[in-house]
Amino acid sequence: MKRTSLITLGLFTATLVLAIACSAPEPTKTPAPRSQSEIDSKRGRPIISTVGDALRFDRAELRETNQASIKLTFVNASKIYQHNWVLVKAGTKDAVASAGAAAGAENGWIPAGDDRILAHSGLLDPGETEVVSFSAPFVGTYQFVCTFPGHAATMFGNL
Ligand SMILES: [Cu+2]
Repeated sequence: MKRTSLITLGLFTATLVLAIACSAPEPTKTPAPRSQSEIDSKRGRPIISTVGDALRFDRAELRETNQASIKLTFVNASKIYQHNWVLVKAGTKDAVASAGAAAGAENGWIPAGDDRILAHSGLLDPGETEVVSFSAPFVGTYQFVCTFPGHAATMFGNL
């Protein structure tokens, strides 16, 4: 009889512990952001960077809901290459990059007065950062590209 009581008590205790464990509130999980870029994006400020000395941007897609006033931070994280960030109408990035190559270094590889271009940074030296302020004329998808000769094949994305 005594042994049965002990087992019953043990079971009761185990059940109680389990019940407490289950009812304990889950700790609030805040996953650590992966990069500075992501932290700033969560604050609602779009940011894009090049990836070291690779000829690419750190993201292929940017999203922005504040159409009227966009402040995009462009970071040239390369130690050797110059880059720019040029926002163009959808489907025109390759044509604009070709026109940029023809425009020459003295124009930052950006064709002047080109109505396919909606906004752009200057040509940034290695390690430079620029905030590009602009408004998007319509809600939809745009392309962005680096028009430095030879970079457009891998440095582009959608906004
Ligand atoms: Cu580039």
